[in-house]
Amino acid sequence: MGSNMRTYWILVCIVGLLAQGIAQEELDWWETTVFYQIYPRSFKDSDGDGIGDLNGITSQLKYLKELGVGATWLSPIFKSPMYDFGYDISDFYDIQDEYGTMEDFENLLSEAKELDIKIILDFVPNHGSNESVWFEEALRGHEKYYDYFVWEDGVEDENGNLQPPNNWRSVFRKSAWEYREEVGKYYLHQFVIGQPDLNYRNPDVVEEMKNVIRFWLDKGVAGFRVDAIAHLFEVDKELFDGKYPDEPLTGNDDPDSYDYVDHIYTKDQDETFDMVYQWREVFDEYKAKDGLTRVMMTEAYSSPQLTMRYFGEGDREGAQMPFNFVLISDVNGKSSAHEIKYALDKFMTFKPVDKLANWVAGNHDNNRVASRFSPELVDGINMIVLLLPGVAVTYMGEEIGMVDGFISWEDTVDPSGCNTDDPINYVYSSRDPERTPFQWNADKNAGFSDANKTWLPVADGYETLNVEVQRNTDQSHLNVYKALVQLRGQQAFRHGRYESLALNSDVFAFKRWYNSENYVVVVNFRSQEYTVDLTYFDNVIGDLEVVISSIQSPKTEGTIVQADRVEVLGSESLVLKVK
Ligand SMILES: *[C@@H]1O[C@H](CO)[C@@H](O)[C@H](O)[C@H]1NC(C)=O
Ligand SMILES: *[C@@H]1O[C@H](CO)[C@@H](O)[C@H](O)[C@H]1NC(C)=O
Ligand SMILES: [Ca+2]
Ligand SMILES: [Ca+2]
Repeated sequence: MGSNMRTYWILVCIVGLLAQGIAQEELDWWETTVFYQIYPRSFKDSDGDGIGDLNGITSQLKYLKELGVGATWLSPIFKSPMYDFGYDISDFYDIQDEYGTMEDFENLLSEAKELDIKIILDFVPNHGSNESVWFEEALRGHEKYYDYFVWEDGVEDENGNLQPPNNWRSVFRKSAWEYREEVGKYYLHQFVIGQPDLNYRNPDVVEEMKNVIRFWLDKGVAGFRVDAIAHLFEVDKELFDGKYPDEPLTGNDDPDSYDYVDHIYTKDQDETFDMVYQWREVFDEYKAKDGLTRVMMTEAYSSPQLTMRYFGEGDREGAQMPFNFVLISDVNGKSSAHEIKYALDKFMTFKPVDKLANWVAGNHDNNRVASRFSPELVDGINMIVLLLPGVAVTYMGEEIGMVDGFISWEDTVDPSGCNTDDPINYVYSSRDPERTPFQWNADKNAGFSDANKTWLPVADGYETLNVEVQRNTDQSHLNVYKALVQLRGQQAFRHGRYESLALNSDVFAFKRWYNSENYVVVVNFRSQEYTVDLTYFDNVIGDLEVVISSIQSPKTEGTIVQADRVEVLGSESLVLKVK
């Protein structure tokens, strides 16, 4: 071989290695893990007061390890009068007494570190609390804190009575303005009265909230889920002669409803995206110091176009995970396989090519998967969430298929339910059903607490639907879930490509492949039985091996089926591998 030829072959090899290196680029911790959302009030009560707490979470970190998840985001644990169960924060730098102490939190962090589980906190930037020092100081006329909030003069009606400044509505119904005699003005609250909006046009607020982020990052948290981000900024009133303008009417005839007006001045303002990029800069200051990526997950129920702006713009980076809510907002148990495919493709279609998708089917604000889809579809939805390309997020309890609890009007505590003032229809608004205590075992209060009364009643059926029972049953949601988390480690799911098909109106399927590794996931959304032909997918032919099957499936691991005629029972879901 001449020296030119040798150089040529060395180059070919290097290029080959590089190409492989690029395709198999080292993934960062957050790109391969599963994020598990804990609603602390309902996870585990360590001291018998009927309310979940930090020591309860610490005592069960080993359960997260058992699941195979590597990160958990905790709904708010900060000081709060609890008008919105912790999303109304009166001290962003301290822990709520009923959840524990700062020492308890530090202990939780160090135990989690031992187990290699990252802790993500909930950052609630849009509002504080009407019972915070900041707000109390504002009412006392302390100028610095007065400017932390959004104030406006009322207007007099024809009878000389003072009325709110304009028609803005609260997400929790009625006016978004509340009068305070102390200052003779109204303050803005896009959420409950106890949640005064912070004024992001004040640089002091911007700096204060960055300090909140720094405070918890300094303690060792690995990032934040950012609450209600779309509501951060209101329109600049200087553009409207110094008065916040009315929002246009939508035609909805219930004047108390949030949907009464179109939120063009109170949602999705351009400045909101810039603030997210500024927070990312703070996160990256920390990464520059120790190399660990801090992650941001943003909560916005917005159009795909707006959702993608949270990823970043131009040379500015934003959230790694703008939540993809299609499985919550766009589809349910009535959706056809075509509608499922259409919804799942949406995020993939709009997202920047160099960013990862993320999948989430449940959270503390939405009915449980077993109730929104059906109990039979729990495994199928978990297959979709865990095996589609991108990051997976699981709300606590979805791994065992918990169902919505029934909460009577008397027991209802969620402001979203209570504010309906409607003892019959509150069920459609209340978020209590998906917040009932976690079901550990068949003991008193499902093993959640020793108390005689828990803050919300435990859902019916916990005697048989709980972790302990499912741990000891081969065919259980829990065991399917654990197997799926393990399977995510395969190249096809880490690095592989994706293609999906609605095989008919009821059966949805997708393929994940990498080099010669080929998997097909089949989910039957209905109770009707089908024989489906999976050879519509390229390179899916001959023998397929069952890798994981839903609990009602008679097909055990290792069963061989023929690609061109796979019998799929009603509500059956399967993960198949091409032999
Ligand atoms: C704070 O707001 C809540 C309503 O969300 C109200 O019940 C409470 O009285 C308010 N507290 C103060 C001190 O104004
Ligand atoms: C629960 O109720 C029983 C019976 O009324 C009582 O003996 C017990 O002390 C109560 N436990 C707690 C933790 O309050
Ligand atoms: Ca407790
Ligand atoms: Ca706001």
